Amino acid sequence: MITFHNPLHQGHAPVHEFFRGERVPCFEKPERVDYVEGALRTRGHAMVAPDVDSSAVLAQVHAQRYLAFLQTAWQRWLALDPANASVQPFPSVWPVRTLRSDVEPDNFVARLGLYSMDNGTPMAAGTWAAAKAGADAAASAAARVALGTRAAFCCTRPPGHHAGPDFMGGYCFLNNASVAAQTLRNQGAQRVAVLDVDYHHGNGTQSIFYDRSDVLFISMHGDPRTEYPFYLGHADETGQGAGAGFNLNLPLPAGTSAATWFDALEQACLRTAEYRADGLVISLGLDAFEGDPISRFALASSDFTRLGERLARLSLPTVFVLEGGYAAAELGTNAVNVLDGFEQV
Ligand code: SP5
Ligand code: ZN
Repeated sequence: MITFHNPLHQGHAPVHEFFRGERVPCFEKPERVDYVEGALRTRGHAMVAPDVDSSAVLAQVHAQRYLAFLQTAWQRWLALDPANASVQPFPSVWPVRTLRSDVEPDNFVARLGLYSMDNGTPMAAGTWAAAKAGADAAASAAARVALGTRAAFCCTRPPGHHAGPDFMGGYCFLNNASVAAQTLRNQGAQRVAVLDVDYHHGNGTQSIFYDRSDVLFISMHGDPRTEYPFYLGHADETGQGAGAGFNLNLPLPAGTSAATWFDALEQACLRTAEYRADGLVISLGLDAFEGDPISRFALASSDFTRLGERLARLSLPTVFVLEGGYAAAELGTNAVNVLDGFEQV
């Protein structure tokens, strides 16, 4: 399957995140994509550089002031103190209920809080360049599919599905799957389905399309009562306004078996077919894997082949976008199993 890689992903290499107050090494690390690229090469998939500038599409799915903030965030961080070059910025204050988010504060850390849903999304010097190149790869993959290629894979990090219209979070900055879906729409698809199989609910993608009927969002994920992102992803979130009925959440308890997970996948596929989508975007997180260090589903590597086979039977032009998955050494096998399973059908 033709793969658009991200030539700049290694510039996004923060060192630590927080877990229960302690600094721990980042789970979302450059080796993840190195492993996927290695497996793509070994198994004969073509890898090409992005060839589409996503700027115009980014402006359709993200707020302009958020994009402007992200683009200049590292310079503003360094302007506070040149020694910050080796320090990761983290937000420490957020505009929760009753506080104002319409006025952008001048203070950098306050602004970081305005544009963040958590303190779990560290930045580094190359974060903007890496995120932008990843969005370009997503737009490129979608553009290729819009031209008639059956399927394409966007192999990128940082991931995207937690990034909302105007905020980062969950290791995500720009919503690559939304960029892919919007690109398909711009290039002629009437109805696009986004199916998110990452362990974590795709809150960002849901929010971006929540009031739209031209993009159906479906997510299968760990129940937010116990799993990140906690504050979105319940079954009663079904869309609003014109989007009412075009959002489907399938939360599953932590510990769910592969058999039950595939039952949910069947529901997701039936809804996609009923919607009569003419384009499909898969938010391809591999953290439903039994060996994932931060997640609690139980898919085996062979189950990812089965996932690819089932998705192929939808017979839709399909864009795969890499999301999470933290068992780095197995990530290549699991991701390419999906693509090979898809292509075998
Ligand atoms: C794209 C994606 O998969 N984002 C996931 C973000 C999860 N952020 C919360 C991480 C919590 C880490 N918990 C560590 C448990 C170690 N035993
Ligand atoms: Zn995830």
